[in-house]
Amino acid sequence: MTRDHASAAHGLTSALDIEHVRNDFPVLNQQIHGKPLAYLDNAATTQKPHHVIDAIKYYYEHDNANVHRGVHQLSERATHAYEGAREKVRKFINASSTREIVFVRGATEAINLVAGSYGQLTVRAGDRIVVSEMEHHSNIVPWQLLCERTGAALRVIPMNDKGELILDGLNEIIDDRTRLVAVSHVSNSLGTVNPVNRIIETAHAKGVPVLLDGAQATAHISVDVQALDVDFYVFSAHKMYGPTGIGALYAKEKLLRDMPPYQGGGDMISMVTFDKTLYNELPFRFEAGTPHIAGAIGLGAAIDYLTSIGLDRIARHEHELLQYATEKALTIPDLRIVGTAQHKVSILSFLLEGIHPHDIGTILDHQGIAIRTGHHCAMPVMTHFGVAATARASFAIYNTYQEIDRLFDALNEVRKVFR
Ligand code: 7TS
Repeated sequence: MTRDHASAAHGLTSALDIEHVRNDFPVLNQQIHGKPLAYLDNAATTQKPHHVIDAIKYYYEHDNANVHRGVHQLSERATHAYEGAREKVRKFINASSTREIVFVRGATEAINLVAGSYGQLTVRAGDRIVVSEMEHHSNIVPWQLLCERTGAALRVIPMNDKGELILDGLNEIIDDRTRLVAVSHVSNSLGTVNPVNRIIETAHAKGVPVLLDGAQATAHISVDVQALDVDFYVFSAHKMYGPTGIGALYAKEKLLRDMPPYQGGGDMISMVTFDKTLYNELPFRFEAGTPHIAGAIGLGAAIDYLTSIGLDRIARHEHELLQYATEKALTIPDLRIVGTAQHKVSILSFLLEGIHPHDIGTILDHQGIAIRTGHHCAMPVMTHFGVAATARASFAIYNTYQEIDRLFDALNEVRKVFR
């Protein structure tokens, strides 16, 4: 298929007005090394639309004050906006109550919170935490730290060479010493969408709670925590068109109620004396100190933006882009796709035989094309595939067929340079 035919055909079926969407993202409108920017590093972080930038700017220009404390107008407005953002997050993932939504710095902090607090409550020497072979380091290292503190151990759900979890042995991996199963909803290095329903069912049948790392999911897949019956769900705003430094932990209220505070400080208490401190109600007990108010408001605006376009339309567009890119990749004989799961979203990890991914990334950058190269904070995945690094293109709502054409034109240039 030629570039023009592909673009026209795909433009029609995706039912997304890409030019309109691209105009929402001011950063996209620039040249890099004299070429139009093709931003294909969305799994690392997405760009921000006007809606998000403006919401943050408006907050600082009109409403800035500390939350939950002042009786004055500005503090009331800031609190209203901050708590309004919490309600948007609740609705976005269909939690039953805002008491179940804790604002955190991002997926990493959310996992550390659960490991620190829930881990302290439930994990003892000889216990097990189950993770998978395809986790981001954020969903490995906090559990290893917990294991070091407690004498517990990690067990790992393996994956096959397509980058799909092998669940045949899950009933044996999860045993009566398992205290938690923590797996990614979507893999950041492979794009695999994991069969989380089956994992949750198997774990729950044994009375074991499940944490899903949704960092790579929430921009692409609509998430319903009640339908999933998941116990903990974590995500970062910056991977879904929101600002950095903010994200959310969803936890079932019945679990959160018994969990000890993760950090101490202002806002998380109801009464302090030197003899005893009483903690605040949920979710404030887990939000010590002045929170990232503008960040939460930005996350709320990102949710408004995503829902105004519709996750189903976004998913359809990104699926078509991934399919188009995958078809093109398959025509290059010395290109190896890393991660060929049946269910994937938005990520194409690959290798060009004999060429270091960093060289690919550098040459692409000179063409204005931004991709990520490296181990993607998923070193066990690299070990599985026997490589040190991959090149990774990851797609978002504003990406186009032309950008994918440019990616492959540039990859062909790379091949010529190195042959
Ligand atoms: N979990 C997954 C699956 C991720 O992809 C990432 C970040 C994190 C957790 C951590 O998120 P943070 O917002 O707390 O940093 N992933 C990537 C990536 O793939 N490239 O850069 C960051």
